[in-house]
Amino acid sequence: MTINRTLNCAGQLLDLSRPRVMGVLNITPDSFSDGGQWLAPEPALQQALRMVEEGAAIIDVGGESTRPGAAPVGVREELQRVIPVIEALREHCAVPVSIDTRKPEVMQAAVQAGAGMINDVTALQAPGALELAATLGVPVCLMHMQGTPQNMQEQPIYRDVVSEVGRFLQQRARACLDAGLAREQILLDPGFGFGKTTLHNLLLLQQLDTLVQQGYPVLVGLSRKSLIGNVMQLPVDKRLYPGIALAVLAVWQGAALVRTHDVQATREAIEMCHAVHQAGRSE
Ligand code: 9MG
Repeated sequence: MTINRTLNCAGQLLDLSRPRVMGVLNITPDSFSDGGQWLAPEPALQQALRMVEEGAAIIDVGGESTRPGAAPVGVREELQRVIPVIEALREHCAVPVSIDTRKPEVMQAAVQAGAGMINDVTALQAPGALELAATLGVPVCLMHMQGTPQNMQEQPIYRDVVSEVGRFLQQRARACLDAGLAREQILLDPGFGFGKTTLHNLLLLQQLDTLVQQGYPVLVGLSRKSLIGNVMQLPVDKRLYPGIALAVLAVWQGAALVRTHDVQATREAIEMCHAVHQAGRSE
């Protein structure tokens, strides 16, 4: 199966012929790892430029925390947080910007302000989101989540987590195609930590290759997540090394994009991993 290896992010090309890093930029007071650090546009811009310097191929800007139990944010508030930052990034930053949102109004305004990709943890299930994404024409990342950020970790239940997540994402990709999105502009993400126990997360990573086989580029977000804390008994600020191990395991199985707070360490690890994986193979 041939997987498209270049995303067209509103005119900026993102080459995924080798695994790349997406830098996380949360413009929120309450995100689990970097909450409150980049609320003003200038510090946010400086952090984005640092991540680009360290090798991020795209920056993911979010104005609403999706950590378990996070309070929902209104459209106005979310727009006030993200739009000035996206505008500043488009002016000063050479790589594409992704908007991390569930709200069609924010998707539209963000793309107008220069965002070149939509990262939706609800896989475009909000009313009107699918049709809007088709008209905007930028790549979309469809992520799986069981429940909502408010209740997702209460009691996640699956009969077979790998096949259920795979089937959900296949159905959402099909819905995108039917709505008119181009196949080459769709990415899939199993949604580590979103309505999953530690065992569910481990199984999804262990069998990530089954998702890669669906033929869409796969994005993973594992950086600093509670999966690491649960296995290793480590606080958020001590999860770098195991996080790198998880990123490498994902890339080894074919993940194309790794969403992370720790750009340089992750980029170096996945580049090395890719070199070993590709040794002796023609691209
Ligand atoms: C916004 N966000 C937080 N975690 C994420 C993950 O694992 N994947 C994607 N696509 N977005 C995420």
